[in-house]
Amino acid sequence: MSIVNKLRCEYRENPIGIDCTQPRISWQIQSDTRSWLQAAYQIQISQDIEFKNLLWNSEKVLSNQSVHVEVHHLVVEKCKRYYYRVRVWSEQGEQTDWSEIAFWEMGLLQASDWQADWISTPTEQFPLETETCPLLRHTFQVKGHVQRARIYATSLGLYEMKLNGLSVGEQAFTPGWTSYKHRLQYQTYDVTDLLTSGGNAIGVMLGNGWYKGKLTGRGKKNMYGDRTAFLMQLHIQYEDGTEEIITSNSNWRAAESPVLMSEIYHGETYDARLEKINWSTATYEDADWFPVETLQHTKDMVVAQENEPVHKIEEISPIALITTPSGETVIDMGQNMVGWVRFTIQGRSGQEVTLEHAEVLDQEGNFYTDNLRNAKQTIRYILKGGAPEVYEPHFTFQGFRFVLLTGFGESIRLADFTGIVLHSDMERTGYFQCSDPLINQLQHNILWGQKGNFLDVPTDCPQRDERLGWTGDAQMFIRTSTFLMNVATFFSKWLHDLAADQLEDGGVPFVIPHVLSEKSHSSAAWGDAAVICPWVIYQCYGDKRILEQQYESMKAWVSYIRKQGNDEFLWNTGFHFGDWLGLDAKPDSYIGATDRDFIATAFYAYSVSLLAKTAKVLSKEADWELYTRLYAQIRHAFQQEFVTPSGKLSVPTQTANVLALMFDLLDGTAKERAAKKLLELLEESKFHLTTGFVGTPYLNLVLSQIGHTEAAYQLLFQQDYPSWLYQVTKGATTIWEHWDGIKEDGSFWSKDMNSFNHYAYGAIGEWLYRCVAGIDVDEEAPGYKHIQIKPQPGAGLTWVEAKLESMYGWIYAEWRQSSEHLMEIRISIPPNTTASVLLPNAKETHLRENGAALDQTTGISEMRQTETGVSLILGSGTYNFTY
Ligand code: RAM
Repeated sequence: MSIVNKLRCEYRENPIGIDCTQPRISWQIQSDTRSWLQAAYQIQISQDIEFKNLLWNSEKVLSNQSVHVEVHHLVVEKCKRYYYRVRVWSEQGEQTDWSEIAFWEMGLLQASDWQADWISTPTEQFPLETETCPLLRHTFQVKGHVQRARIYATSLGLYEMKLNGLSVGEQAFTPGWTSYKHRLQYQTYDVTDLLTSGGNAIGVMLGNGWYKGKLTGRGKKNMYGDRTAFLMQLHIQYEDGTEEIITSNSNWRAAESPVLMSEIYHGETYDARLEKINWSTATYEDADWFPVETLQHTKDMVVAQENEPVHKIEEISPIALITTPSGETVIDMGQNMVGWVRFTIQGRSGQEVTLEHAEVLDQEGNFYTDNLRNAKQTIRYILKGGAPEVYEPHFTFQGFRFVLLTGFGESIRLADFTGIVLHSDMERTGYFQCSDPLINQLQHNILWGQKGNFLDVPTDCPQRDERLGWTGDAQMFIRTSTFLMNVATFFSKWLHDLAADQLEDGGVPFVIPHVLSEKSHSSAAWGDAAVICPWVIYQCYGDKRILEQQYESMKAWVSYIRKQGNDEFLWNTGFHFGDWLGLDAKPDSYIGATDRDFIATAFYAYSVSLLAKTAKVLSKEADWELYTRLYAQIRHAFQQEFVTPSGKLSVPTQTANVLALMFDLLDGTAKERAAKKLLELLEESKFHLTTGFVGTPYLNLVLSQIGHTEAAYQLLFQQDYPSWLYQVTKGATTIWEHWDGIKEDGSFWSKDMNSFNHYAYGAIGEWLYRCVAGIDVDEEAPGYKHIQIKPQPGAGLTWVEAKLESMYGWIYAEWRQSSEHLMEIRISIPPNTTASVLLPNAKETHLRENGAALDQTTGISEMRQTETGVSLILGSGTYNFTY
């Protein structure tokens, strides 16, 4: 029996408030039949849940597509809900029942749908430089039975909203961080159950956030504007069919809140004595509040929320209460985490407590904050007094493991403190486990690097006065991130901001959203995020639309590079970060030894090769020809410039050889020599890496690609500096920015740039999934429609279990070297996919599946003995191979 389930619209389960007018529908199929392939589907869309009034009926469409099926020919209307259901037919002739019913709901679609005014606090009572977060409130009457109510809201700055005293939604850091001048997201909330008949009240608190707050190492304020403001519309549909719209307007009122200061980097100051009891309820008396001011500010850039919102995802209990050698009281969360601490306290009115946050303790075991630079990460709370008080901050987050407590008195109970982990609420889609506990800890650290740095935008680090959307870091880690969570909408949103912030000549800012100086743009391997990231999303989710949407941006980046200098096929001008933090750097330099022109031209070639492939996918023939030719020209120029006539690479670093091989820039002898050279270099360093940000993500991938997985395993298993496991043995719970963030003697690398939660080197995760476990995409059938499964066991591991939920469903790849003579491999792939599998070192004659010879196994459509093992083509289902 087979069923259709997990219906998704634009990746989301029953989304409300989308503004995409041609939404795409995806589904999964569950089946106990092997080799299940879809032959046809039917989609129905209805206005009512009974499917009496069909708006669209696709009829039976002969197609194997079950992912991103575009809803054509349906003219969607603002605020309307659409129910949909799907049934499918298999190639074997089975017809499923209708799926369960799912829906999506449109939000506001254009600027003219907003009748509301932007409102802000009056500048006379709230001077622009005031740090206090303002409250806004409004009361209104509900005049009948409410059938449905929605709030659409956004702000300049951050907002938190209450309705009749209760929180509206569970999202944090709304409206998220985008390129605010071009794009500002609004959120949609179902508030049907929060309204009551008669008097109602809405209450809002505004924070500076990324819009107006202090950002970057320079502490720049007012990056996007100097006034916070709010925009919202409440649409009430009554049971009698009438509709009423309540809006933000000049009738709202404003007052100061107990939040005296709240800044992303610096923390929050809260005076509980200033709390206004029940301020967001209808009965509250607001005679002493001030009228708000309306603001002339465009609504043209307002768009619906695109990615998963930030939520409180999990809670952590501290593991220890420490008195440090210098006598300070510190709690240890046991995990470097991002979010904040919720605490309970009882005391006298006016008593002040503070919580300072740090990632590490120093050599002596004392609380250490130098690596935070100017970020204060400090919560100050002044008690109301009397009953126990519970506090959580509002518009700030901290990156920390240790919390220094002041003012809490003698008897501190750990149970009064809870770490609240916040990040974009992406679905967890991947797991990796193996026989080695240190590698499992590394995997854990990679995952926590992602949790900590996927808070609405992909950041380099979450703790110091930086926390910016560094393009290079995102490009390096994106593929790994797809193995852990579904990051499709997270990166789509960010890529739209990248395109919005791109310079007119195609240059790409170092960070997105772009908040650094005007000159801070277009470094090789950083700007290439414009091309690499859309390509990865397409590969991993089969999402062609992201290529369509980003195509102009991708082209613009390539044309930017082409215009640099006077050789259009080389990139040898301008500033580049190079192999950032490479260990072969000169003393006191962050920039690794690999020639920067070499890196720039290599990435130029790589981006053009991806752009050519993109043009092909989008059926842009002329462009495809153009970029294919350009790629050949760059490749040729690269060889002329960097390869000697006898085939030696003129840049003799690990990273140079890695890039040339990874991007396939060499031919014949040169290619062979580069592979040989890479191994020689590794031998010279006793299998330790010297690579930085640019080389590291590809190092092990290249070694596997050139048939030297055993060398990659050697690198992986090193425990002394520099290696991935060095930091693990030093107790890391996230990935460090530096291979020697903490040195052997316990001292630190430096003060100014030493993050302990920097995901870039976590890119080793990609190799663990793609090569060690062996789960990979097929470029020609992306989104895991056709899956490559080629596990590569190696010395040091006896078993690996990996799984990944693709758009089609779960993929499992597990191998177990049970004894010298017995290998067990379990593979499972979802319905409507096929897989090419290589069972390493297998001999056809010894191979069994579920105890039987392979010719008795259904689901295998091809089998071939090769030099490296047995190669098979499988249909969906679960297979247990032994040999
Ligand atoms: C540092 C960031 C980031 C890196 C840039 C070049 O400031 O932390 O990781 O991409 O430098």
